Amino acid sequence: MQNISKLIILISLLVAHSVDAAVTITDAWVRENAPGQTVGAAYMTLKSADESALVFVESPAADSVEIHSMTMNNNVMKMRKLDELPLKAGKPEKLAPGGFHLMLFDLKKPLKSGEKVDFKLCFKDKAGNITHQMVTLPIKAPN
Ligand SMILES: [Cu+2]
Repeated sequence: MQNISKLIILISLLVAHSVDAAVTITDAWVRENAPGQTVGAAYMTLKSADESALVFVESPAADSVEIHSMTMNNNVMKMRKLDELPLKAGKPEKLAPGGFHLMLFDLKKPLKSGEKVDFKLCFKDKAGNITHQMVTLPIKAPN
């Protein structure tokens, strides 16, 4: 009996480790939206130990989620959909207001401060292998 529980602990440590090794997600949050708004935005810092790319995102809170960049051109704000967001080895890539963000389209319900949103993030490594991570992000008002 004792051996079995030791084995279970060992297996769960191994599983936890292989997830850690992929991409670290920190400072992750979803922007609270205004009443009636049907789009939303999520932000986070992604850090990959090895060269990787964020290639796909989905959430039960929205019909679709796109990876966007944002730039200012002659005082005009421009958003562009990216096929993928490249992550350099060991270099944090920051998704933040005014820059890269995840854009949520056709929200199922309003994004209210204090509630949470689940996301599935898919990453592609240099060899082309796809891994995914499930994350739950808090909804906050921008400060
Ligand atoms: Cu956008």
